[in-house]
Amino acid sequence: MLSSHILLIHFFKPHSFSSNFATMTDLPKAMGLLRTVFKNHAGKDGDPKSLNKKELSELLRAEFPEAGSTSKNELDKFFKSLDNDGDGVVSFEEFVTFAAALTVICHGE
Ligand SMILES: [Ca+2]
Repeated sequence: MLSSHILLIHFFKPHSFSSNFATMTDLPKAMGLLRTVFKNHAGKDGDPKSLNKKELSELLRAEFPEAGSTSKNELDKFFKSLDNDGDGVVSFEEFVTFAAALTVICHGE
């Protein structure tokens, strides 16, 4: 574990976050939603701790229906851009990095 992770755990005490969605404040709620979206799709086919290409495609269709369909070539390129370590699957860390980058892009518009 990186020292920055230890600092974050010490400062935020994630184990103390409420598990009651109704009483959560906005940012913990958003963090929980990211975990839920990932888990709902990662668990469909194989390892529940990662997204394969099919699961990522289903996640995109479910979460961004207005984006329309993507070609196999576009999906291949997108998947490769998310799979930072090149292990052939998208981990939660890689997924959250994508979500954060997309949030920054949307915030800038
Ligand atoms: Ca990966």
